[in-house]
Amino acid sequence: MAWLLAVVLSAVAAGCYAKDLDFPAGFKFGAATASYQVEGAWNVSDKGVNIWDKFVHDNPSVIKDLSNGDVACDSYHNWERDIEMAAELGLDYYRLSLSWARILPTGLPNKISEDGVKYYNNLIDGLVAKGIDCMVTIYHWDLPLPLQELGGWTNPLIADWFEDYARVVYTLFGDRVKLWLTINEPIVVCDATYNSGVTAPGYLSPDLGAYICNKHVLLAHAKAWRLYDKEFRSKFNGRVSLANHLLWIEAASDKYEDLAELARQNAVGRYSHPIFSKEGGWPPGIEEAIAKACIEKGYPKSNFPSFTLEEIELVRGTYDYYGMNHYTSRLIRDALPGENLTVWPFGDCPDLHGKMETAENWSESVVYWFYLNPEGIRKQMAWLKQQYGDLEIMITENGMPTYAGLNDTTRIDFYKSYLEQVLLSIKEDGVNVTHYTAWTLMDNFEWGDGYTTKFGLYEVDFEDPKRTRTPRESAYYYASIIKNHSLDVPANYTDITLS
Ligand code: PNW
Repeated sequence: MAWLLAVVLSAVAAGCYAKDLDFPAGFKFGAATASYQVEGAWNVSDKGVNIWDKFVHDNPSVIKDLSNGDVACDSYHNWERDIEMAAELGLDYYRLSLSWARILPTGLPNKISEDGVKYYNNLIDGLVAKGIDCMVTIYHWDLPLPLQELGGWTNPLIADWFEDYARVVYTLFGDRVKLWLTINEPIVVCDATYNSGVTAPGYLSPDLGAYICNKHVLLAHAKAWRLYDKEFRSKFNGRVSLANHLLWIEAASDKYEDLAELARQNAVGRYSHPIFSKEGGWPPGIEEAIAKACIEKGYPKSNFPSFTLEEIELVRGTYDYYGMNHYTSRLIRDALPGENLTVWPFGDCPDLHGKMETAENWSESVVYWFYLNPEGIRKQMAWLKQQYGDLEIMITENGMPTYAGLNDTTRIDFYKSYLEQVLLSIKEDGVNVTHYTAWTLMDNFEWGDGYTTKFGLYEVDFEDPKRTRTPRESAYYYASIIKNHSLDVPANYTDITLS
């Protein structure tokens, strides 16, 4: 009898195990790309020049392999293959971004490019025809040059320019696109750009540019959300948010808990609290901390902009879900006197005198900023829930870099370990996370790293004029997760036919 009990118990255990690895019904899987990183065709027909076109042409040495996105994956011509890959993987949705200057060559709606619109219509129609939903990012870092020349995200008029652009794309594509992201990673658009100068437009403005930009991206997002809400929602019934980059920050030891919380408010709160908190406005402690930092640096007053009451109300509540890009984690401690601090978000936290570290058990990747800490994604989402309430979270990016090669077992391990944590968020923490987006569908122009590091489920041959795409082992693994709606995938998952 004992053997029978053992068999029954192990069957029950196996059953539970399998069930624990299942995703809830209705949970959706996608993969993402961004226009400048994949499209190429930088100067076809009447496309306008954007800040990445100019930045890489003027400063080739800022990109590791001296490359650029002039051709990239040539998705402008290979869109049919891109749709085929999304279908092969069984994606529920594909996240793509729109190139502002491809649609509006001057940046303003006085002229709409027929070719640009045709490209996106082909792509969107092709996806819809295969039953794949579209999640569309309106802005993923490629600002039209004429707008940059007037100050870009530091000019307050950008909120109106962005709203006008948003109206054009909602009108053109809103009948088929039900998930929108206004702006990808405003912390990169503002903090990384103006503090480091290593992203377009390559213009440094320490202690100033990032703060002004911070306020303007929020206003731009809010106007675009309100526009949708007022003029398009009843017709199209879609949902709009933005995609924030969330670096999970923990205290290096107990005595740094307050510092860690302030650092999270600085990294996440500055781009979330005004939108997602009940009260709106800047996150607690941040205005004071930045004012103090400015005075210490010799400025006569804080360079951090305040909000009027009207602006607080304009921005507050402008979301239909929380869009989260998450990759990696850091520990924070007080900086030692005189210790060298690098700038956010790729380095330390100088405004708070915070030094960033990584834990010994977080393994390295091929990219200097990326350490693996799967638990970070779960802790990050628990923090969001605690801060902003029980909102719906969509993971809008998550993935890992490797060098070239089809046998990418480290990427498979990455997806497995991070998705396990997503399941724990759902099942143990009661977090309402409904979408998971792999970054990225295929290798592409990885900004400052050029083509040297690869995040793709599909490998792209950049030597081949056709930019042939080949599925990596991780593509089979991801396809199998999607097919089984579970992390419990058959051992022979590479037997699925992808191409
Ligand atoms: C994201 N960090 O950027 C972007 O949305 C993608 O375009 C990009 O290709 C992808 O991640 C991979 O790098 C990041 O602070 C921005 O560590 C900031 C960080 C990481 C990635």
